Amino acid sequence: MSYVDEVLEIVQKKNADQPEFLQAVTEVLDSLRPVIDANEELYRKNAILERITEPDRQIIFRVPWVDDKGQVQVNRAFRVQFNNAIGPYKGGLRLHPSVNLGIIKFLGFEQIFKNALTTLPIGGGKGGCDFDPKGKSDREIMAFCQSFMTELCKYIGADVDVPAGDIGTGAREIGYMFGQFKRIRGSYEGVLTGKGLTYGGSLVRTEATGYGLLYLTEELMKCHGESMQGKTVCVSGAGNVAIYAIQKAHQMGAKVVTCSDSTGWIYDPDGIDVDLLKDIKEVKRARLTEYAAAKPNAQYHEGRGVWQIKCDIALPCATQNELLLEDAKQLVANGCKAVCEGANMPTTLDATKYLQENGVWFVGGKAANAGGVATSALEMSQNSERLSWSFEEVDAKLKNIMVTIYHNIDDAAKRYGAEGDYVAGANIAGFEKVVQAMLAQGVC
Ligand code: NDP
Ligand code: 2IT
Repeated sequence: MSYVDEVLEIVQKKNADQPEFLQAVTEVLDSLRPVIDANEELYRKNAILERITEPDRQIIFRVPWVDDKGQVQVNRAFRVQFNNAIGPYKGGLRLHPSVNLGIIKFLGFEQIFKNALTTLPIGGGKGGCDFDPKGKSDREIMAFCQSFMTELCKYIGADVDVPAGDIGTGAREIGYMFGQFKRIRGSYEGVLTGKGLTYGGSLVRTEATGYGLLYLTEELMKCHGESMQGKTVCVSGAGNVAIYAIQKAHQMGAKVVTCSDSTGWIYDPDGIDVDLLKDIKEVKRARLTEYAAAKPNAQYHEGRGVWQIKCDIALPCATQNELLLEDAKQLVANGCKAVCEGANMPTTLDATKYLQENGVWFVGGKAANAGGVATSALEMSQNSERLSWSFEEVDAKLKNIMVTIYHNIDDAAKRYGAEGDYVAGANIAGFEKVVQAMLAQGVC
């Protein structure tokens, strides 16, 4: 049996109850076959695949907090420190009722390769909690965040592990967590990224994932003799990644006609009004029904359906497994040219395969959404030198990183005879860097 198949079997046995983690590992190991085959003896002897699929440590803890009625609530939280071969653990914190260990492990595993692709010195980690921020008062959010950080602060630090935002964790939550870290540990340090601009945050971090996604997509189009100008784009999601993806796509001359949240989706043939969307989602924290109420030409539909709309480019920016095989078939039938993932693993394995086999240029999240964590690493650099860079400076660095990522994954795919397979290219390029560092550091 090949080394890859042997390890896949072990991982499947050990993690049978974690489908998202198995999905992420299967995609990566499958696409690494040519690299593993070329170095099988060395990697086997050093148990590289066994080590890279087993987190350094997994921390699970209780988060008790008091709601507005005086009732004590209890949530379960996680921090998975997956691999720090190339830098301190780095990755977001997800607050969503669906969070469990398998989901945090899949996200942490993806983060290892994504962070390596940024070219910056950051390892892979992820955390989160099954807490649902929806409908909670500011005081309840603060109570939760303070309790969460009271435990988490034992395991993190500017040179150890640096969490950030993800689904359900934005500037408000990062602020409350930073305050509690400072209070308990007595240390003013860059222990979190996505901080507010008055206390160590970086310009462009808010916009970075969405903007980065579009910088990479633009380069992909350019390298295929196309441009963003005049393209119709479908976006899913209506959160941090989706909002700034829509904004940058419009700045590039494309028209984004959809967005969605967990209850429904919008089709706006005039192009999504970003200011209105920002007001509904960032200020009022309301539902997308409000968008349709304010825009007579826009249609609101319950449930899912964004991928039915004809487009040139699809950008899934909501959550994992939101673009299914039937959606992939619809996109291909509608002439979609490119799919770039703003979210982490939004496309199922069979949908990815279908898109690739039908000539759609497909760039997975590890490459396409790396702009967020890359700019987090730039925030860490600014914190270390106790300086703040201008918007233009950070934005130019972000753009350069995303263009470099595109070419690195394109080259890696070509080197292994898989031209145009950007999923394989991203996994190979990320893996090569991490493995070199692991081998150099011995058995650890
Ligand atoms: P937000 O919480 O800001 O927004 C998430 C959006 O997705 C919301 O519109 C939400 O709907 C929708 N959504 C969440 N869960 C589901 C679900 N189960 N079904 C349908 N819709 C859902 O998160 P982000 O924009 O930060 O994150 C979006 C994706 O991007 C995630 O996969 C995240 O891991 C990834 N990512 C984020 C980065 C960042 O810097 N923030 C960096 C790289 C990747 P509703 O409004 O109803 O909650
Ligand atoms: O999935 C991701 O890359 C993030 N949520 C951002 C992580 C970070 O540390 O900025």
